[in-house]
This record gives sequence, structure tokens and C-alpha cells, in this order.
Amino acid sequence: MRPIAAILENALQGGRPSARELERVFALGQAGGGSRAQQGEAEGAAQREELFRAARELRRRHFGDRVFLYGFLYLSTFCRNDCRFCWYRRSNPDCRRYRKSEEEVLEASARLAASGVHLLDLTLSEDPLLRTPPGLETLARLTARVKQTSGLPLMLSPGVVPASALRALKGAGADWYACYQETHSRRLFRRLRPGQSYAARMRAKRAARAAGLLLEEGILCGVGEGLHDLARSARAMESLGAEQVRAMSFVPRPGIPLAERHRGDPQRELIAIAALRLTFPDRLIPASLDVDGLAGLQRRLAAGANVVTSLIPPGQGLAGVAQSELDIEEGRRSVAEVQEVLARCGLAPASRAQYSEWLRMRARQEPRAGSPQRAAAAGGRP
Ligand code: MD0
Ligand code: SF4
Repeated sequence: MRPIAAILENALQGGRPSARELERVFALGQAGGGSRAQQGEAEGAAQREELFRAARELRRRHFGDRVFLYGFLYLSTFCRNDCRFCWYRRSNPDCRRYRKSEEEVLEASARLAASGVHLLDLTLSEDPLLRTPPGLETLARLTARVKQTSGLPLMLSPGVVPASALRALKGAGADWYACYQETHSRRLFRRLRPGQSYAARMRAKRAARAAGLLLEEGILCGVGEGLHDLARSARAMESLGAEQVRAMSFVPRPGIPLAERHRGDPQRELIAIAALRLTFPDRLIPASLDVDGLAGLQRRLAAGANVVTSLIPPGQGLAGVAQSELDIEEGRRSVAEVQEVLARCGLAPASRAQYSEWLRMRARQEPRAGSPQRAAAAGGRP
């Protein structure tokens, strides 16, 4: 197997790391594993810096110094599921549950749009109310209203929904479907998302692509994943054809069962972001404000991310997901604050036209609906 330097050189020449090589890269993020144990801390640190430098160079080639900004609206925190890593799991009595009215959503959308974000992400826990009629039609109507009033590209993150709902959301003006598997090890998935179907979750993503939506897939770091699992996730994201790929740290807090066993190691997510950049040089990779707030933004950008997600307007009673409150009411998850960090990194927000152009370019690269390729991507028969 090639040493790290050769793996990076290969990626800079346009090559893709093999699964074994990816494991080696991911190992840089694990204390006591891979190079960090074998070669000592100093060498590990130097290798991580090399990795981040290569990731930034790949980002520069595909996106220059431009970064996309996503506004985030958590519409409902009621959930039918009991994920072991999540504060909003149904059996946690301590989290703040709310459902935002259409009026509140439109107001918050307008504020975010006026602040200069490039996209609005409408996110919901798996609200049981949404899963009984006319829940999903209501969401499609709301999507259309937000689209109409904001004029912005939209991402929908409603959890697992049927293909018909995905088509309706697309028809209402949604551009993206975000649904994170968290892991592509079925065994770990069963532990993280008890009672949920691995296959149904994957099917929803293929259905979204078949409906003409762009797809965001994601993994969770620090939940007991191994190097092999991480490399497998990268491959799975590739075969899904996800246009946006994310890695986020598990945030332990009281009320989350997994918190007893897992401590966050901040290196993991950074290494994962950079490893994703090596694998997907021309895709979108988020730096989320939802783990470490504004203070964690610079290091995520330095690892090769090119989208800032989870900008949330203050004063609207809106929550984040992994961090329900961090930096929100202080107004630190805002375009103005993010812009300062970008400037320190030699980066700048893209224009709206640049983001739209990127979306159009990706849509052109999609296999056309009804083509054999498209049917294969959808996992269905022509
Ligand atoms: C974020 N909390 O961007 C959000 C969330 C859902 N599409 C995104 C994970 O960090
Ligand atoms: Fe519900 Fe999503 Fe949390 Fe799972 S991760 S408990 S589906 S809000």
C-alpha cells in the first residue's frame, strides 16, 4: 500500500484512493490507530497537515475561493424514532419539542433569504403527524410557499418518506433531499437506529434521485465506527451518486444513550472531511456550525469543506440538531459572522448565481429520467 504522501500525490494527479488507502487516511483521525500509534504523534500531526493541504488544493481547483452558505430551519422536533445518538429521540422527555406554523416558517425563511444564504434547508424529525394524511401534502404545500416567497434553492430533510412524497416535494420546488445513513455497516446501523430499516433508508435516497432531486448523504463520526466502515461509507456514497457528502461528529450530551460510551474526538470529523474531499474532489462537503458552533468553522474549512451549513436566525425559537442552542440566539450562526471567518481563511461567499450555476451543471450531468442508467441508479427495472 502507498504511504500517505503517495496517496495524496495520486489524488492531486486526479486519481482516486482505493478502499485500503482510504482506511489508511481515515486512520489519521483515530487516536491509538494507524499511523498515530505506529509513527508517533509528531509524524501523525505532520501527515494530517499534508492531508488538509491536499484537500484545500482540490477544493481550490474545483471551487476557487468560493463557499456556499446554507440556512437551516428545523420545522418540527417531534420524532417517532429512538436513535441512540440523538437528543430528539422519542424517549427523551427533556428536549424541547415544537412545530413551527407556516407563518413562522415563512418569516424565518424571509429573514434567512435576506441575510444572503444560498439555500434553505427545511428539516424535520420523523414527526408522526407528517406520516398521517394530509401531513406530507402539507409539507409539499409549505415547500412551494417557501420557494415562491424566497426564490431560493431548497433542501428537504424530512427523514424516510415514500417515493410519491419525494416526487411531490420535487414538484413543489425542492432541489435536494438530505438523508444520512450515518454508517454503511448494517451492524452499526442497527445499534444506532434501533427498529429502523437500513434498506428502506437507502431506498428513499435512490427514489429521491429517480425523482430528479440532488442527494446529500452523511456519516457520523465517533459512534464506534471502524476504519473499514468509513471506507465502506465512502464507496456507498459514491455508488449513490450523492452530490453533497458530509461527516459530522457525534455530540454527546445528557439524555443520549450513546453518550455514556463515546467521547467526541474532534480529529475524526476533520480527517473524515479531508478524506471525503480526496474521494469527491468536485462535490459539496459541509462544515457544519451544528457541532462546535462558529468557533469550529475555521478548522473544518481548513480540512477542505466548501459549504457552511446550519446558519440559523436568532429570535425565532429555532433549534439546531446536534447542538440545539449553541450560538443561535447570540446571532453567531449568521452570514455576517461566517463571512469574517471565511475572510480569515482567504475564502468568500459565492454569489447566488454561482450556486445556481453549480446546481444546473450537476443536473446536466445526471443520467436522464427513464434512461437505463437512471433505472439502475433507482434500483428499479426500466
Ligand atoms: C446541519 N443540523 O447542517 C444540520 C443538519 C440536515 N440537512 C442538516 C444535520 O448541521
Ligand atoms: Fe428522530 Fe432524526 Fe433524531 Fe433519529 S436522528 S431520533 S430520526 S430526529
